Amino acid sequence: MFEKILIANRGEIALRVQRACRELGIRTVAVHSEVDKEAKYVKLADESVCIGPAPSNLSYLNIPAVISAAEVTDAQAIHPGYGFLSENADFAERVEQSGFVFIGPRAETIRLMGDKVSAKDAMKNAGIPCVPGSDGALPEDSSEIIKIAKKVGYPVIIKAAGGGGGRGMRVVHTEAALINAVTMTKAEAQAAFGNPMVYMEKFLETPRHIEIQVLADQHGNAVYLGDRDCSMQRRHQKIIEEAPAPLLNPRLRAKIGERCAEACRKIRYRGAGTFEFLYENGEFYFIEMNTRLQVEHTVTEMITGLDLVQQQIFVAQGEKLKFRQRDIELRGHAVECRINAEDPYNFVPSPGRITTLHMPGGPGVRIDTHAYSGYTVPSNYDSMIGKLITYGATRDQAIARMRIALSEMLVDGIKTNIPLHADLMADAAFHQGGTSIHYLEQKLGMGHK
Ligand code: MV4
Repeated sequence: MFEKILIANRGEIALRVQRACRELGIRTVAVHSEVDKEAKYVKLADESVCIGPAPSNLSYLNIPAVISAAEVTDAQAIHPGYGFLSENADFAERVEQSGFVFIGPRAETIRLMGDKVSAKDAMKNAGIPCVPGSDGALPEDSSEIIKIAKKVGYPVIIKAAGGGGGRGMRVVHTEAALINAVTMTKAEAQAAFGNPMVYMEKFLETPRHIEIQVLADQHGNAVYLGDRDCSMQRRHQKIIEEAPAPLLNPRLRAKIGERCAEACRKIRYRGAGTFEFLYENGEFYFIEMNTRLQVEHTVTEMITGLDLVQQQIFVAQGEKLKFRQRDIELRGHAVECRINAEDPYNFVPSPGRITTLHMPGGPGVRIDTHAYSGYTVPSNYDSMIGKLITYGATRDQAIARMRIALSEMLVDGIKTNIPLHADLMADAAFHQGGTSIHYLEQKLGMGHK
């Protein structure tokens, strides 16, 4: 059993991981930047180490500093949280080479999934349905590219192998625009990711973003923990997530879930992971796999009753999963609103001091945040200051509880997106469920993007 874990992250997730550790009797080491020295997760940790100045490239992304912190505190394992170094294969490798356990998949799995061409190839071979498109990276030859696009059918989307999460993509509607789009995307991909490889897919016009949570141990066991709908997003930033995804056929859900679990066994996946799909006209199309714990893991926790961070720790310790697929019961419905320090309508970040903070409560209400009255939101990092999650026996009950919780919540001193969430909880299309990835931007009057 681990006695001490270093948490290589900040904010709400640093606190979330710490709470999971504390419940298991594991001591925690917080690492922090200079601007975060007064943070709640630093104060509550058993030990803390300052790893550098405020800019994340000098602190939370500083691999030698994080590893040194683990050495001086004698931690046995490192939990990377999400963002920062969580999907950095070189980091995972150096953590393990330094004699620590990386709480996540093997470095080679992270590397495989980081390259979107190799990820898609591996998943296709493991029986996961993918978006129709080029077989691997696009060739050099223009006439070959034109042929591939003809076969796939317009519109197509050109994506960078090194991209992901919405970076390095271009939609092409006509053959006339194709070669220029490929050339531009390759140049951008080289500049942004140091890798000019691009691939082609059929462009799906109004899909939903549905993802499947998986968990796998190091003994060949893997389960899926239901799905989440993350379609409510703006510029690739999710703002509301829910589990289970509304209006899904239960047989289809079980089929795609089982495929994901089987793929995990085939590639010897380790730990928690997420298969991201586009869902359109009753079909699932794999796009990417996330090899980390996600922001929205909470909604899965609410409907499964599992603590995903503790499950990650058990797997990292080499334990076998304590349950089989048939033991997992998806019960009720959960909704998560990401609370951001930003203007609710123009999305401009609003860092600064929170003068007053009142939290909602009551049955089925969960808040994951490091914020408190008097806390100053730094301008150096992501604007998310917490997550409000509600649970109910039904989706309607979870939404009703969210409306009440949002109405009770008070954050003074900075702007937050709480008013936008309140609007969305009253939105007819959201109530119906199943809105596409473009719904929010259309509602906000930004047109199609
Ligand atoms: C697509 C797509 C439509 N067709 N692929 C954007 C993020 C990256 N993970 C993949 N993305 C997309 N891939 C095909 N073949 C539309 C998107 C997309 C999107 C996907 C998920 C969530 C939000 C999105 C917003 C815009 C575009």
